[in-house]
Amino acid sequence: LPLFERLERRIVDGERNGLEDDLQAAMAEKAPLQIINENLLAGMKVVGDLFGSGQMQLPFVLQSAEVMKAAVAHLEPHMEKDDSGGKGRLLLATVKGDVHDIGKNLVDIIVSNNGYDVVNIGIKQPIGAILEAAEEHQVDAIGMSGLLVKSTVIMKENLEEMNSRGLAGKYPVMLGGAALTRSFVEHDLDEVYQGDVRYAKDAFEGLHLMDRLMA
Ligand code: B1M
Repeated sequence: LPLFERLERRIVDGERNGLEDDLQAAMAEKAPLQIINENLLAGMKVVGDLFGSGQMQLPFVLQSAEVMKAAVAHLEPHMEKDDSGGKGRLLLATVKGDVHDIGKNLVDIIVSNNGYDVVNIGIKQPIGAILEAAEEHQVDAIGMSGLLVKSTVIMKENLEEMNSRGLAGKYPVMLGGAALTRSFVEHDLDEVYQGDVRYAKDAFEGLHLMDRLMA
């Protein structure tokens, strides 16, 4: 297979051998972010479709996810960056009961490479832990990720909890992840949350949201 198709295939097949060499060769032709967006994410999409239609079993999905993570880790140091911090501080977490973190970690990379401080507290985070970390690190905004349909319910509960703790005015919230839609967040959840809640389709939209919030 040609190089870029082979990279996509590596994600689908969960094939790590020779990954670094292919990524090095790819970086001679494209920027690291372009490789992620055009080739690696295309592979993850195929994985999602195969898994969703029952043609791929979970252990193989996990292998694909691991190759994806290894590829992103290899590319990350080569990205153009302004890692000076100081533009503002974002807390990131995957919500309670949800382990998916590839998308959240991409948001971390893009936002922190563009002048923001990111406090990434990981997966399966209950709202109590999210709010504690937000307070401790004095963040300007809270970002929650979740890919499961049930995570959308958790997000709604989290916003209600923030209302009841009187924190809605303090923290603008950014939500992202495959199970959400813009209208669910910006209409339905907007009616729930007494503060500002926005949807980010991808990591770049997450960055633009931060830029708008911090302007
Ligand atoms: Co899971 N999984 N998974 N999975 N998995 C999905 C989400 C699913 C849609 C697959 C499918 O059926 N087609 C499905 C959910 C169905 C539903 O809820 N209706 C599903 C399921 C069912 C499950 C399990 C329940 C399976 C099981 O155990 N039987 C289980 C859940 C465990 C749990 O969470 N409690 C499970 C487990 C796993 C693995 C561990 C094997 C692995 C995750 C590994 C990891 O993340 N470390 C995994 C994977 C890899 C997937 C798919 C195939 C790919 C997800 C991914 O990484 N995509 C996924 C299929 C899909 O999403 N269609 C699937 C690439 C990533 C870059 O995209 O995270 O969407 P994404 O991020 C995007 C945007 O959404 C956005 O930016 C990113 C792009 O720039 N974004 C944000 C994300 N977060 C953001 C936050 C922001 C802003 C933007 O601001 C805060």
